[in-house]
Amino acid sequence: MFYDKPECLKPIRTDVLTLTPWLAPIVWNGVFNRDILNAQFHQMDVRVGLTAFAIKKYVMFLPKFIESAEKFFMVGHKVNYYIFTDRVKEVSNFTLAEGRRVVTLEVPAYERWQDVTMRRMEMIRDYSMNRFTNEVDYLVCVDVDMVFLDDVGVEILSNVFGTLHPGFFGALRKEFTYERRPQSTAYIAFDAGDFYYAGGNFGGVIEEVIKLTNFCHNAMLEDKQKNVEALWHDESYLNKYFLFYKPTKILSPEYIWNNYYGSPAAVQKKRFLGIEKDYNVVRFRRAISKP
Ligand code: 4GW
Ligand code: MN
Repeated sequence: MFYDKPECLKPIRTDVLTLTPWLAPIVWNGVFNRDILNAQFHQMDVRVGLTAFAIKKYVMFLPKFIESAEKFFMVGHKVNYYIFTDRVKEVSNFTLAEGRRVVTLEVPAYERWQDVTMRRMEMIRDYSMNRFTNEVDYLVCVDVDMVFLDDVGVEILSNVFGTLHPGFFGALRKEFTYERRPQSTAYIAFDAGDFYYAGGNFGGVIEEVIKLTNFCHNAMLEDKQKNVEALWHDESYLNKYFLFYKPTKILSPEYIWNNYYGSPAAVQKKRFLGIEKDYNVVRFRRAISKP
C-alpha cells in the first residue's frame, strides 16, 4: 500500500480540535487514512451491528436509511442491520451486498414518544446481552430519521464512542442543554462537562455498549420513580454517562449533521444527515392546528 508519510510538523487540521485532553481522537475529515484503517479492520474480520428503531410511523424512514447505508456505511465489511420495530410486516425486503443482512426485531411501541426514544437504551442493552454479543464485535446505535450522504466507515470504531451534537460544538459550557435540575440523575453542573453529545449516534464494543445503555436506562428509571424526566430524554442521560466514563473516540458533527445548522466551514462533509421531518405527519401526537 502506498501513501504519503504523516508529517509531524504539519497538522492536517488546524481549525478544529482533533484530540481530547484524555487523548481520545476526534474524527474530522482529513485526519485519517481510510485505506490503512480498512486494512487493519479487515485483518480482524470485523463484524459491525447498526441498530435503528423504526417504531410506529418511523418505519417510513427505513428504505432511504438502509439504501443509503448500503452505499456508505462500512462498505466492504460485515454488517448486520438490527431494526427494532413494532411493524414487522412493514419492513420491506432490501437488496444487500454480500456479508450484510437485515435482522428485524419485534419490540413494543410505547405510547408516549418520550418513552419510545428513551426505552431504546433498555432494548439495546437486553439484545446486546442476549444476541449481539454473539454476532458482532461493535455496535453503532443511531437515529433512523437519517440518510448517509458520504462514507461512514471503520474510522468511527473504538471501545466506546460518542458524537458531537451539530448545534453545540462551538458553544460555551453554560450553553449546553444538559439537565440542570439537581433532582435528576442526569444533572450536570454549570461548571462541568466536556462536550455536548448527540443522542442519535453512539457505540462501541458490545461490553461497553451494555455498560452505557444499562447506566442510562437505570438513571431513567430512577428519575421516573421521582417523577422527573430529563430535558432531552436519553440524550441527557448519555451526556451524564460520558462525563464520568469518557469516550475513547469522538465523532465530529459530520457524523450527525442537520441542515438546520447550515454549512459551517469546519464541517467539510455531511456524512450522516438528519431528514427534515414533516412534523404534522411524523409527530402524530402533536395536535394539528387548523387555520
Ligand atoms: C413525536 O411525536 C415523536 S415520535 C418523537 C419521536 C418519535 C419516534 C422516535 C417514533 O415515533 N418512532 C421511533 O422509532 N422513534 C425513534 O427514536 C427513531 O429511531 C428516531 O430516530 C429516534 C429519536 O427520535 P427523533 O429522531 O424524532 O428525535 P430527533 O427529532 O431529536 O432527531
Ligand atoms: Mn432523529
